[in-house]
Amino acid sequence: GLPAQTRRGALIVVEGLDRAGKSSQCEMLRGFLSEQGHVVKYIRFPDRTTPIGKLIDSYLRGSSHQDDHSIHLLFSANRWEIAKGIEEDIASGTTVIVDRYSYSGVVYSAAKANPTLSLDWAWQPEIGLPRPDICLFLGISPEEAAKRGGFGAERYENEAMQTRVRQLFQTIFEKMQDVAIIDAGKSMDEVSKEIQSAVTGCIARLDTCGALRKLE
Ligand code: NYM
Ligand code: MG
Repeated sequence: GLPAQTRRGALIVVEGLDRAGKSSQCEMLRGFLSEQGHVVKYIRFPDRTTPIGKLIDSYLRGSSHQDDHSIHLLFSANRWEIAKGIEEDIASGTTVIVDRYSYSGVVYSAAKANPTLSLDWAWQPEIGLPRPDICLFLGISPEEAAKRGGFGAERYENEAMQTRVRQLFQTIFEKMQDVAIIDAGKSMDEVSKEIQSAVTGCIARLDTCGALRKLE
């Protein structure tokens, strides 16, 4: 392969339902990749620290209300305001691990069953954002999620939403490329081993797959 300095970083997205263990797995993956000598950055969406992120945070906590379309576009805008930074990091050789991305974006919004907010409509503002080299989907059954402490207090953390979110994730990932579907009901160690092997394969292919692509 090329020397490390001239090789671009990888864009790795971790997706899944609430309680699937995304954040812990991102942390473990970060440790694994750092040990291998990669420069790694971890980011998460929504990024609640920006002005747009603060509006999203207040909506998720239930302190404010928003039209379904409007909040959807804010979630997307929150990705666009960070997108340039991601591209720069990747170009300079940093591997970026992203906890939730456009897939959560479309799935949670479409799960509201608002007649004018389809998956198709929801996808449009995502077009042109950096495209992940790999998306790891951590799947978890409702039973296992319940064992892990059930629902949190935020908006969307209820049975009806989570059921529709699970179905919609399945719908979009079934026909998608560069996705690794991982059974997150297994032990933390088993899950992290599966993630490591999927990511190692992805990074090995990077030399040949050229520049970071865009979502289309
Ligand atoms: N969420 C997350 C969306 O509805 N749209 C999005 O674009 C993104 C990135 O925010 N229940 C939802 C999914 C989660 C909630 O995420 C907060 P987290 O990872 O629990 O902080
Ligand atoms: Mg959550």
